[in-house]
Amino acid sequence: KEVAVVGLGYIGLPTAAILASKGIIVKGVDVTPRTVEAVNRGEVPFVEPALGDFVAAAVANGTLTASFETPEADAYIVAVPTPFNADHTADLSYIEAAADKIAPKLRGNELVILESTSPPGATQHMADRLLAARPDLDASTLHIAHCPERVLPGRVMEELVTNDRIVGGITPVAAQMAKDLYSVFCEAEILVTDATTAEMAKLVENSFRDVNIAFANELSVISDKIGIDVWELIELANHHPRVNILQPGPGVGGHCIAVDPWFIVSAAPEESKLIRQARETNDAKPFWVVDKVIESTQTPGFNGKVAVLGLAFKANIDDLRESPSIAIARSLAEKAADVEFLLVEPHIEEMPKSLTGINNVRLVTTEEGLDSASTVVVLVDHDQFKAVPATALAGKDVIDTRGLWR
Ligand code: SAJ
Repeated sequence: KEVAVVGLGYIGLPTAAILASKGIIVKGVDVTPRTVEAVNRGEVPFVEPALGDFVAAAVANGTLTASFETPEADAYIVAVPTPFNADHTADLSYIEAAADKIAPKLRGNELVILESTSPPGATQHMADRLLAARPDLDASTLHIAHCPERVLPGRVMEELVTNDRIVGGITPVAAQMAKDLYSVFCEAEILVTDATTAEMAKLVENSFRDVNIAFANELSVISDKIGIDVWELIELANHHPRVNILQPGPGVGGHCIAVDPWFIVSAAPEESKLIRQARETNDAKPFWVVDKVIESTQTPGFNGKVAVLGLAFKANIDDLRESPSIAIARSLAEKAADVEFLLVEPHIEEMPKSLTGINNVRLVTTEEGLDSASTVVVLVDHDQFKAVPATALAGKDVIDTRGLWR
């Protein structure tokens, strides 16, 4: 059996590598030269623990290769991006482009799996597009399924094996074929359903988290207004056996939780009031943080410098995509042009592109930031920040969006 994996990104490449490690012949496909070249050298073009060893081994023993061309295969796994448009509808153009390249290679009896996080109906849309391109094929011989991934960046190689998986088929036969393929490496339960339910399950998991983080963020704003400590409040409330409130922060980042709920909203705009409100609440939180910092810069003790701790979208990673910290830093630099913002991010070495060319921001070490600024704003709960001693903060105005130094 040969499997083609279309899209060798954060999900496609780990999936390709783990299948190849089980002896399956995997042909990876990507449009980016850097990615194709790296994989063929046995390397990984991004940071993900343990993935490097899998790719190196699979390339060395010939089970994994990469190319720009979509090959003939027995099964296809499509793991391409699904960004959203300005109006929050999903951009299916990468899925469509992948389908257009797969269609001419079909001979009948293939399995085509969409793994990309998708709005309800996208798998059917892909199926319709494949069949429209190949009217010569007997539709009943083409097996199409949706199998969303739920792995956490940083733990992908482990969670691919240990997470339960949902497979949704356009037909029950397609679902069963997909289940058989994933059981090659997935040791957890593989739950079978239809394609649309599988699409929604993935979106709903991330919306669940978004709605619950919005609740925590709303509590943090309320607590600030009435003068209490939100972390103490949440900790106390969570002693109730049926209460489990998440943690507030400076907003929600990453490329999943801040995106996926919009796919539900755009499928049923009138009916998704709570889901939409949660998105808006979380998206508003960075601006609330900006206002707090600006207020601090207008107090008499302010020395002209603000230390901004953390640019990544969550703790102990280097991933800046969709990070609320970036939006906060940009907005601060613009609103307070006469203030110097000392940005601290221990996991990166260079100023991120999204912040270059702004003259009142500078990348510094934790020590320099804390030594020179009179206002400190914490945006990420990196371990390195947790270890900062209370003495380093004495006399400073601290805006702690993560409850690190209570
Ligand atoms: N956050 C909070 N408060 C919390 C928890 C998280 O403010 O209590 C923030 C984080 O700081 C971060 C954002 O939410 O900015 C998202 O972080 P995360 O760790 O919750 O999730 P991701 O985006 O890294 O990964 C999620 C996971 N989904 C769920 O936990 C339901 C992961 O399992 C999915 O595979 C991934 O999305 C995805 O690809 O969809």
